[in-house]
Amino acid sequence: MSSVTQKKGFGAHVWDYLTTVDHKKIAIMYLAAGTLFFAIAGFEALLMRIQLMFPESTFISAGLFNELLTMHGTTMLFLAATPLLFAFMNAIVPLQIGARDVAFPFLNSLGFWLFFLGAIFLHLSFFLGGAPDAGWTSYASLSLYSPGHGIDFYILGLQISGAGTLISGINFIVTIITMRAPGMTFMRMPLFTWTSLVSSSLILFAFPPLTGGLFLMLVDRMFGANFFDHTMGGNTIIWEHLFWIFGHPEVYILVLPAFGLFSEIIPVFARKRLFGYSSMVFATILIGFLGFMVWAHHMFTVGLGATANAIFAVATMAIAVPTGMKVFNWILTIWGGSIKVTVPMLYALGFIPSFVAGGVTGIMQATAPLDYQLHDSYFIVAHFHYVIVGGIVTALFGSAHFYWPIMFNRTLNHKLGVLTFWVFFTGFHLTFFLQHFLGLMGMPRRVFTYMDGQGWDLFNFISTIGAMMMGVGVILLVVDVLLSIKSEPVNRRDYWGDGRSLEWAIETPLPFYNFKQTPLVRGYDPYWIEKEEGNKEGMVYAEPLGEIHMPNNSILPLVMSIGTFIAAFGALYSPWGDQVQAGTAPGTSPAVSLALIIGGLGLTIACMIIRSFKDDLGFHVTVKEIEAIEADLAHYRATGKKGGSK
Ligand code: HEM
Ligand SMILES: [Cu+2]
Repeated sequence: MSSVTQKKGFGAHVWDYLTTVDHKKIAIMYLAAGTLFFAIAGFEALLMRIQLMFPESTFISAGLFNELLTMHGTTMLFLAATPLLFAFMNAIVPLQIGARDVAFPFLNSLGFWLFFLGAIFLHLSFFLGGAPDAGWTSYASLSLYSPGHGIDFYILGLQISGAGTLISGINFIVTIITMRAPGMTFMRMPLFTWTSLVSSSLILFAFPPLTGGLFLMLVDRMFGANFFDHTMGGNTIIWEHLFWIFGHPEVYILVLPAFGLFSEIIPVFARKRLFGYSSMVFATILIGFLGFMVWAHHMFTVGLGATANAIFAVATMAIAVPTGMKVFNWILTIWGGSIKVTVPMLYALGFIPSFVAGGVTGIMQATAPLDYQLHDSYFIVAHFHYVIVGGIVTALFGSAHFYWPIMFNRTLNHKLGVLTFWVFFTGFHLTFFLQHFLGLMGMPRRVFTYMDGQGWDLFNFISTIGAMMMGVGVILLVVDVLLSIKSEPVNRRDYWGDGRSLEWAIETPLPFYNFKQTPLVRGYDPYWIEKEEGNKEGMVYAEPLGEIHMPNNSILPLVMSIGTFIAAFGALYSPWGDQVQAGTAPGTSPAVSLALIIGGLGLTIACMIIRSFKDDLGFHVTVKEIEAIEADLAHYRATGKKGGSK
């Protein structure tokens, strides 16, 4: 039962992960899958940068560049940043609120497998006739005319993985609202839990417009429906609206949890309460709300008119206010603290100025008249990478160091971590800082090459050197992770010594049910409060030791996701699709295509029926079993041997 205390064969381990509904294991799967896609998308970025290192380079072709560009952006946002943040949300949020798991563990697993199979589906495009090439925004004016099946892979892959993201978002909303331990009122929730809640709510409202838009585009491409084809009376701008109604909130979906992670890291290493907690909560909600009011700032040059542009410009600038509040709160948390410069804290200190730089250029772009100049230039590329790499990737790297002890009962190396930080951070600024000036000097984005003699050569060269340094940084991080397998186990609570919230109050390695008794929360920073009052155990409990009810593992989520995966192939090679795009791809017979669609969806629906009619009531862990598991864990912590006390 307890994975920590029993020895198992390799096959049993694999089966365990394929069927698990445990938030801690799902977190590890998200971390592994997200890292894989981060590496792939990073490699694509390097190829692009090598191509752009010199003018008129012929390292890769224009067509391949477009595919790399599209896959890099799409993968980084949907398949790397999102799952990596979900990894930390899964690993930490249930612990922070004192819960045994998420509200819907089965859905949690389904969300992961849908994301993963959607991602695999999208990547198969490289081997099956070519990847999508219309940019991560897939503007209809490009994508409707893109030959081959690349765009269909994009549409179907994002539908599947997007469904997974939506499901996970709903799960987190319900978890955070309903599963908090007694005493954990909303205004005592740690900031990472708060930002996860708001980010999940944004997913709930932002993904449906994307789903709708993708559906219309699918019908356009498969059946020639002409929603977006202006030559047939459609309107290509409608896609842009639908896309950005999703797309702008998407950046907050990613950056808010990153803010949350830094709001956990900074107080621990400044050894001070988070400054302005209530204003942080307020700012988070306000950013989430305003995030839906600004999408047309991506469309200033479309010609919506001066009034629309002015309204969206002002709304965009308004977001700087709550964001600025957050920045000042972080600084004031550090101010006067007794600071420990650990690796997570280094990332936090690097984050603040980098993110602010990205925010300032954001305000510049919000100025509609200036945006006419900056639009589609390298200035934009510099801006959003400052936000995304400076804000989100630093949060992910810093949090990996921060939470490694809880997630793996091991530590990442301090010295190697410091080296990684400096290599990556220097590379990051080298890559993207000069791109601001490339943009101002007129270099357009999304170009595969440029002529020399325009004064762009040197900056492009330096930018590529920076990208290579970032690549070295990522390799160092991977080495660090591999070394951590052999590092000393942590085997205790509160690894950093200054933990404040509940996840630090629990000893590692964790039993599968997390807390043997539900904790009682007596205030904000509950673990800190208990430590202050000299409580050695770190927790007070809301209930006596009693039976624990846990959910059963299930293979159904994986099978359901495989069903959608198969059906997507049917839709992809649909004979109708090939009629619309005559001569662009090998046709399949209607029979094969229909069989795949019906068979795949049939499999998914069959699983749903089984799930609905078969009662799955989970299982109970008796007090005796709990005591045995706790004794086993204690034995393991003391001796390093598993299963010894039996
Ligand atoms: C870590 C090193 C990274 C490097 C060296 C890098 C490099 C690049 C390059 C060369 C482009 C093409 C720019 C253009 O021609 O317009 C690009 C575009 C893009 N990148 Fe990155 N990038 C990195 C990280 C990231 C991350 C972490 C994300 C998101 C989580 C990201 C998201 C995007 C997006 C959305 C685009 C736009 C794609 C499009 O225009 O369709 N990048 N990046
Ligand atoms: Cu935006």
